[in-house]
Amino acid sequence: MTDNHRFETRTIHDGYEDKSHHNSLAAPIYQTSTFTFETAEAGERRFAGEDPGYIYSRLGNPTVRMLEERIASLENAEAGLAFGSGMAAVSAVLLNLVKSGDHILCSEGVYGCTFGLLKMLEGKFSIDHDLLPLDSVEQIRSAIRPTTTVIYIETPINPTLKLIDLEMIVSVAKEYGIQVVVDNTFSTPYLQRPLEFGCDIVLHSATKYIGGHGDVVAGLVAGSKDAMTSIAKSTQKDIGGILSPFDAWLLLRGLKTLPLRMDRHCANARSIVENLSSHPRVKKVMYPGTETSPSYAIAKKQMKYPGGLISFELDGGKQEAQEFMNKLKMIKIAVSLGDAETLIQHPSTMTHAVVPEGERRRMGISDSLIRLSIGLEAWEDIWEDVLQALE
Ligand code: PYR
Repeated sequence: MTDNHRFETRTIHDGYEDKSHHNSLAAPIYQTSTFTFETAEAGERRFAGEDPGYIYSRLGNPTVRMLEERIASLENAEAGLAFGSGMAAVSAVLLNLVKSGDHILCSEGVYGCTFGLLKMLEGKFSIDHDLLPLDSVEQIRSAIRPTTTVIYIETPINPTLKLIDLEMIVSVAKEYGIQVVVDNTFSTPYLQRPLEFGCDIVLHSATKYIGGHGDVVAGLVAGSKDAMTSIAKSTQKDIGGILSPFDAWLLLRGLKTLPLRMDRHCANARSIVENLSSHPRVKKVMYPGTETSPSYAIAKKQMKYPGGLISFELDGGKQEAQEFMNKLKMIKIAVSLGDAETLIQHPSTMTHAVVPEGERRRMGISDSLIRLSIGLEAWEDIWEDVLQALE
């Protein structure tokens, strides 16, 4: 590890040492399910933890380990873990931290499948939750119960792009000994590093900006060595939602250009927001980088740039939103985000369709809300496509 290097350098070098791999510039893909032991006694020693070598790829794989070390470095964490999807990461973390009877305090607004997981934990295991704005110390204090073990937040929140003040959350959570878990998917460690604000665990759908090319589904987690060891030995090992070596390799490759891509995503988003905000058919633009956004001050405090996603409301309802989307020529209609291609989706019928209507309204997801993941194309081409579809 080269921990004295700058972020951009660490995205390229950390976690990989060419000299240990026949001087191969690109990281090798250890495409193997299992690892052989010289003798039966050597196998016994590995299982006993007396010899740190690999055993079986569900328990650890060299290519996956390189990625885990790289994300740990980028999030300024002691250790990292990789999973087969963002939801495998979310479920491994939550199932590791909570038990029946516990209570989770959650941001009022999370990805639809995270909402689904919270409902499953409630229905099957009596793990209760409350979804709240989490925008003041008093509100958080009054929602904390003796059984509250985790505060789980997204910031920016999917898809409303509201921000949660990490410093404020941590200040309350520490008083009560509550773990703070942050889904950092929309920011990436280039824009925001929650552990530096005192949060305990950070996780990602690495499918998005970290992979960056729309060709891999993956999850990443980072935190203290103790927390990662505990997850690795329990919910990761025994539920087994691990990442394949090839997908780890794709992410190692994607990470090398993360800062370059994020700079471009964010610059493009700024240009689109400026134009979109003044269009007469656009009722509201949600972007934490606009000075009128209620999240503007928090964005300044905790993010390098306000990100590459824009949500907005059109005049009209679901029908008008769908008609607008159908008129787009270059922009692709798809869930997911953070790819080179600009993607557009309609949260109330797509990513958040599983959230009951009443809850959706409380989260601020109307039928006219549209989410744009700004890609790496020339911003003028993105805008021209949006503009012709608005006409
Ligand atoms: C999203 O588009 O929000 C997903 O996480 C799939």
